[in-house]
Amino acid sequence: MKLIFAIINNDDSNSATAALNKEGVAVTRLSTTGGFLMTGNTTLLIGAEDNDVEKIKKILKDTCAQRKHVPSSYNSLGRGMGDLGLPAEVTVGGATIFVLSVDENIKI
Ligand code: 2BA
Repeated sequence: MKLIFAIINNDDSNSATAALNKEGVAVTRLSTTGGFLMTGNTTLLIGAEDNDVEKIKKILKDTCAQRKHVPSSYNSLGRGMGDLGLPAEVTVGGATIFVLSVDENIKI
């Protein structure tokens, strides 16, 4: 069994979750914040059988679009660095996916 962490854009979270649920994939959604842009994103937590991992990656690829984002200097103030060093535009979206092996999955 695998545990998938998928960090996706908030704007894609409803369509990604709906598409996963439609395929019988259970999902936990966590509200998270990117450490670079300091804006909200969504982390999906998915426990999956090994042979479902490729299907899940494809669903995420189909539902999570890449887009350009202009960092707000206001948001960057939270980093205590002003907007020094921030690029004018960054590509965000798609999905950043981590797949971990699971030793045990129990429900009690
Ligand atoms: P953020 O950390 O807010 O990063 C948003 C976007 O800013 C990134 O998009 C990337 O295009 C750019 N970026 C991030 N760090 C940068 C840096 N040091 N220099 C220049 N540009 C930088 P994505 O790569 O699509 O990442 C989207 C979100 O996924 C990230 O939001 C973060 O929450 C998460 N993430 C990405 N890679 C990660 C990793 N290796 N470990 C943990 N979380 C990660």
